[in-house]
Amino acid sequence: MKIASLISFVFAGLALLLMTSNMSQAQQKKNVLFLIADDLNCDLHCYGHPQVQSPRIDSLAQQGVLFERAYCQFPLCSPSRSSFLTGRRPNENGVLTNPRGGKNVSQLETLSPNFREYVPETVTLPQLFRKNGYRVARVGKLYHYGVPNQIGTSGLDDPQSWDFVVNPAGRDKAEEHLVTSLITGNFGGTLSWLAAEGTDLEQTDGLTATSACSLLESFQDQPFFLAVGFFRPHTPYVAPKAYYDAIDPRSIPLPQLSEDDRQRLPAPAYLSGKKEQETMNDGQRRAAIQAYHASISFMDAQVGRVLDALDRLKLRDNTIVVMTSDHGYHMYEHGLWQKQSLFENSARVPLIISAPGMKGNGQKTQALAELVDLYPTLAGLCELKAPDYLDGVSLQPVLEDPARSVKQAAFTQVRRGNFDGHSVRTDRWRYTRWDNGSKGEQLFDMQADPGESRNLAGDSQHAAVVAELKGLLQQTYSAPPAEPVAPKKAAAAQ
Ligand SMILES: [Ca+2]
Repeated sequence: MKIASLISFVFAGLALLLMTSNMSQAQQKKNVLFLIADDLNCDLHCYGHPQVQSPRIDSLAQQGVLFERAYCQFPLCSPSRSSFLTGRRPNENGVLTNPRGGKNVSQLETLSPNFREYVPETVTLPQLFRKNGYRVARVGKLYHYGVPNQIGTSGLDDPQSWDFVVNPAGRDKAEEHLVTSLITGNFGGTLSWLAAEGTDLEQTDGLTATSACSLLESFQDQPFFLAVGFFRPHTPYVAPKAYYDAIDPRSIPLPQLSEDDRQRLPAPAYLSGKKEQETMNDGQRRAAIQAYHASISFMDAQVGRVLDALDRLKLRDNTIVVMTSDHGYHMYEHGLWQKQSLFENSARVPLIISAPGMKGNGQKTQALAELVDLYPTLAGLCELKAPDYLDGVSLQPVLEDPARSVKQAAFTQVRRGNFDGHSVRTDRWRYTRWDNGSKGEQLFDMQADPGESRNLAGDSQHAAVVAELKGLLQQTYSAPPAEPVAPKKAAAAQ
């Protein structure tokens, strides 16, 4: 063999070796399937709810670790989603409200506040996967969407986060005129519902699952991060009739109210601004709960279709599956409906992480977790270098051993016009301060009083506990909320 031929033979051999090595790295890279429901609380069978049927999420829980005590950082769509997708608390990324919605707002107003106005250089969770050679796609609602008005659009999206997106719009959107609402013509802000004609597949979440299954097929040979955002059980609670028929509204028990609940004190804890929800009768309350639970079962079935595709394509053993929600939700606990409170029902979220090979799979954990922990957890599990400014910590030690914990407290904040409420949840306590305490404090012993019926904040025997928890809040929220650094137009145009 001539020397030139020998050299080219050696180079060809080296190139082949490198290609093979790259291919095996690609094959070994773990995929991520990120499933999120909108406005889903822990009313799931696997979280101990006696009536709600959620067989598909229950089966995912049997294959992963179920977090009994996971909390959002802000119980409202855009602040919560911006927080866990940037890995920063709302104070740090500046998003403390939803954008304005409705028919009379400008396009610009629907795009602000946007975290890119406050922290323009942020590398979001999906963006980190893009930078590391993953195929990254979104179906449905990941960043904020006004529901149902913006279904079928990209909503308040972050184009830098995705290689491509799918925005399904189903029969529920076309049949809004059939929806029963506490306020005629209002389907998103207040309670509204519809037992729909037709099949699961025609609804927006049915189309979302169908698109997710197609994308999984197209991703088979390359590492992927697929984010699937379901729109239910966000109001309007639209689900095919069969899901409604499975629930007898007469069998639904209504939550009992405490004395504080009846007096609605301290006032900021009970602020809803929705009189029509506060004056419902018991029949309407049971109808709303039936509808919400029917929407959960319908969404659960769509989750199941995506998980079936993962199994059918034999991707399960190499895919991390996350199932969660952007925040909790009230179904008349404390006399409240929906979100934006700092009680447990609103701050707490379902969270299941099923990662291949974790020793804790199939178990439940009491370890405290925050949605802001998802970023470092997924980056770590996939061996990607995360930015050093993240506010969360990796939950991987808990996935390996559900008896472990990685943090002593979980934090949630909310805005009330010109002041904020801050809340901290520890192993035993929930402590909440409104406007730094000037508009009220609440302390609940979550072991003795899981329903948060006795406010112990004014009780002198708990002064030391209050001082300690106040210290934790001051530590976490020491800096004022971020100020915008980029003009709104520039951020919105990105
Ligand atoms: Ca939401």
